Amino acid sequence: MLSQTISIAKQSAFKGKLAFRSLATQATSIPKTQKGVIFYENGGELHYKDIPVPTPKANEILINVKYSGVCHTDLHAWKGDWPLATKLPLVGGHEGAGIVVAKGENVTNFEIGDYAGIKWLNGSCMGCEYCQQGAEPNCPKADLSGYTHDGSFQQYATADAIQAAQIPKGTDLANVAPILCAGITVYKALKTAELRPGQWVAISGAGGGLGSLAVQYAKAMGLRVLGIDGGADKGAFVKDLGCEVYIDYTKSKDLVKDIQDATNGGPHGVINVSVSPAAISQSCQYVRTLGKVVLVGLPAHAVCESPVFEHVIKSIQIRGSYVGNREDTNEALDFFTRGLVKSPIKVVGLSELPEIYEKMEKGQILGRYVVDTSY
Ligand code: 8ID
Ligand code: ZN
Ligand code: ZN
Repeated sequence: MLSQTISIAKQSAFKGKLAFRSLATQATSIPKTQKGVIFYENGGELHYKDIPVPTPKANEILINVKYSGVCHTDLHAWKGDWPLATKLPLVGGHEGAGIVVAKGENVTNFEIGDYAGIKWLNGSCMGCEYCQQGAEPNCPKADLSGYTHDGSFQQYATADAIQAAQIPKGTDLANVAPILCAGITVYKALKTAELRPGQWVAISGAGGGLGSLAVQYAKAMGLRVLGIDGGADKGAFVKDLGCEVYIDYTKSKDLVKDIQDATNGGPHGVINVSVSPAAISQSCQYVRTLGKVVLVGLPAHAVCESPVFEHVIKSIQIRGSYVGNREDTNEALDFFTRGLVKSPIKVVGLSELPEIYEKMEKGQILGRYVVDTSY
């Protein structure tokens, strides 16, 4: 049915002659309303209910979202705990995988029936100095899915066609969903750490959504991986994914020493994907001399403290890393489609989003929850 397409053409008079301007192309069976999860105030009730299906703008595609990953960022957005306002009311979600069912008149890179992904970055100006360098996520005018633009916790969502991810046909849409934020983000963070095969990388928060993918990308890049998280279940889980060493922060009496001992002087790089300010500051202490600390996790109101004397004598570097651009997206997806990383997912219905947030808040999630938008 989706391959059956019709063109909506608008007749307009032009210099006395009749001209046809194609406004949009769409699949025949798009409903007017759909199920989605919407909230009206930060921290307010999450309503699973019928909401209108959005209409794509000239530069946008309309995606029939089949699955969406649930990122800790969605929890921050709902709580409103970052110093950046969300749109309200808001439909969250930014790891949406689905099928293109309509497109605006200016879209040339997607056809109806293509697989497409909704990412955190849902459009940037493409003209500013950052966009010119390919640092589109850093654009001051960036439009963000599930934050400033209704996201993937609904059955139909709009996405800027330039930024939407192109997913090869035949890809498993539930499994690819977490790659669209978590995968891209950790892959870019590992590139930001500029490590060489054989060097040690510590993943702080290894058992969560970003961490469980970071472990696998790091291993695929030839790095030796030390995972840090809390609990024996997370230890078994991350070792299975490729961690050579697991340090349990809830058990270790001297975390800095334990990590430095296990890596013969400290990891060459640290990817911070925990939501703990203390863990982030600690990484500046255990990182190896000349090592790189990469900041990814975004706990509310956090400050990264690094003792200046050691920072200078060890000449360490602290670098921020923020999702990834289109090139990072395609590269991260390529690791996934080649089977080098697997998504450790649990699939539940979209209506169960509040329970997922509860578990996430308590740090009880192994890997990633993915919601099926059909129930
Ligand atoms: O572009 C970016 N920078 C970006 C992209 C995507 C997500 C940043 N993020 C941010 C999110 O907003 C969030 O703040 O990264 C953070 C992690 O997202 P996530 O992986 O989706 O969260 P999670 O699944 O809840 O995993 C967090 C893990 O950290 C562990 C938890 O046990 C959990 O496994 N953790 C905590 I909380 N405290 C820890 C500690 N002290 C810890 N692990 C080690 N030490
Ligand atoms: Zn995310
Ligand atoms: Zn820009």
